[in-house]
This record gives sequence, C-alpha cells and structure tokens, in this order.
Amino acid sequence: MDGTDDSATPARAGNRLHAELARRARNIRRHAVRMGEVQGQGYVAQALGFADVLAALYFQALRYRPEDPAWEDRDRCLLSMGHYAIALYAALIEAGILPENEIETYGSDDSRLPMSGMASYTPGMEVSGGSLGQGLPVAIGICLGLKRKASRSFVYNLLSDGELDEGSTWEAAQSASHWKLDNLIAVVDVNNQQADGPSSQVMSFEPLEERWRSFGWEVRRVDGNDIAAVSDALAAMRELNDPKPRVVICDTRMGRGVSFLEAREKTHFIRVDPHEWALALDELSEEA
Ligand SMILES: Cc1ncc(C[n+]2csc(CCOP(=O)(O)OP(=O)(O)O)c2C)c(N)n1
Ligand SMILES: [Mg+2]
Repeated sequence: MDGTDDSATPARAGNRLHAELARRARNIRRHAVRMGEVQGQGYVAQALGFADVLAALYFQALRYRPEDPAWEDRDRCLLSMGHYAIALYAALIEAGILPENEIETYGSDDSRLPMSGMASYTPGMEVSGGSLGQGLPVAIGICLGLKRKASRSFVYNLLSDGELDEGSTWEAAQSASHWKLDNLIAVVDVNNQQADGPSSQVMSFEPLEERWRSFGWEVRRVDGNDIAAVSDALAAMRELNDPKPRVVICDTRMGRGVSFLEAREKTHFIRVDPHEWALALDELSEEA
C-alpha cells in the first residue's frame, strides 16, 4: 500500500472492477449449482463455463434496472441457446432481477424458472430460445426496431458454438452487416462441446474469426474464463465507432471452477451424485 486512492489510476480501477466481476462470477456459479442440486441434473457445466462472461455482461456491460426489467431504455440480452436457461437465471438472481429464494423452485410446476427457458415466465428473459439458431435472427429484428425508434440501447445476443451449425445464424450474420447494425453485439460461447460430442468434430467451425470478419463483423476472440479479457473486449465493442455489428468469441471450459466437472468428458447434460453437489459448492466457496 502506498496510501493513494485505490481508484487513482485506470489500472487500479480496472483491477478493482475485475475483482468485483470475479466475485460475481463465483456467485453465479454457486446459484447454478444450487439449482442443479434441486433437480439432481441439468445443463450446469455450461453455466459454470459461461459464468465469467455473464458476470462481465450483467455487472459491467449491460444497462438495466433490476426493479424494472422491462425498462424501455434497457439493453436487450437475448439468450439464444435456451438450454442455458439455468445460467441466465443464475445471472438474473445475482443481478437482483430474480429473488434468490426462487432457486428452490427450479424446474418444478408453476415455477418462474422452468428447466427450458420461457421468456413469458421469467422477468429479464427476453426470448424463448429452445430451437437453436433463432436468437441472432430475432436480435436483428429487435436492432432494426430500436433504430427506427432512435433508441440508443444495445442488443447482446448470446449464442453457443452448436448454433454455428445452423444456417439461420449465418443468414442473420450476413444481414446484420448489410443493415449496418452497430447496436448489435453477439457473444459466442465456444466450449467446443455439443450434444453429440466436441463441436469441432460434429461440424468444424474454424477459422472462426475470419468467418465472422468475412461476414462484415468486427471481431474479438478472448479466453472466456479470463474475466479481464472478456470485460475489456465487451467494453471495446461498445465503444467502437464503426457502423458494423460486433462479435466477441469466448473460448470457455465447461464445468469451470469445479474440478471433477471440468475433468468430465461428457458434460452437455450432467447428472451428479447427491453428495457431490456439496463438494461443488465447497470448491466455489469464498475460502476455496
Ligand atoms: C434446431 C435445433 N436442433 C437441435 C436441437 C437439440 N439440441 C439441444 S442442445 C444441442 C447442442 C447444441 O450445441 P451447444 O449449444 O454448443 O451445446 P453445449 O455447449 O450446451 O453442450 C442440441 C443439438 C435444438 N434444440 N434445436
Ligand atoms: Mg457448445
């Protein structure tokens, strides 16, 4: 310590922000694990892998009002891969949009947190995204609508790497640059997994940066579990002064933060032994 204000330099302010984002990411992971425990299974490994990106989105990038999730001037955050609903709920709980005590209702009848996301049930969920490859086309419609209204809101569209197999994603990517949608920021979770195995084996997708660039997008690729890198890339995309859509490609590790889940080979939909949920929460505790 040299006695100066912690926020006196940009570097220090950045460090403080990144530490806060890391704390939020750990909480998001804990909420997701607790929901997984309620059902004994689920898409928990995706939530663990994507938690750092969600923390950077909900605690740095997005503009919203927790007490008014439908606020007209909010940024729209669209979860295209509907099976990641558990990850989004965890972020919405941490953001104060959903109450934490609803965790225990996860996946049960009449819950606002169904296992497969339903936008009409859940405050803060903008679209129902069960059919993969629909999110980016919907995002483009919303971007065009916002521009007509002269809105300054951004649309963030969260996609999985499995959605890059879908033709609709690439049709949308093409039209986004045609319409010069500088209010669109796509965020792709490249965990290199999908239901049938490693994404790169199911349908090879590299070179990913060049592909998006050739569709007219501004591209950044980062380690999606490096919170400082994610946060910097999201900020740069928002500040960019160029009339084109933007994409942040995030390479992530499924199960991140829980060693025995990181080590699993098949992580798309996991079942966890009852005693292991507590072990997972231990690994994600503040002291760990
Ligand atoms: C259009 C469509 N095709 C197939 C499915 C079935 N499906 C559900 S999740 C999934 C895997 C998609 O890949 P990804 O989202 O990358 O999987 P993860 O990273 O979650 O393992 C598939 C094929 C679907 N929901 N929609
Ligand atoms: Mg995947």
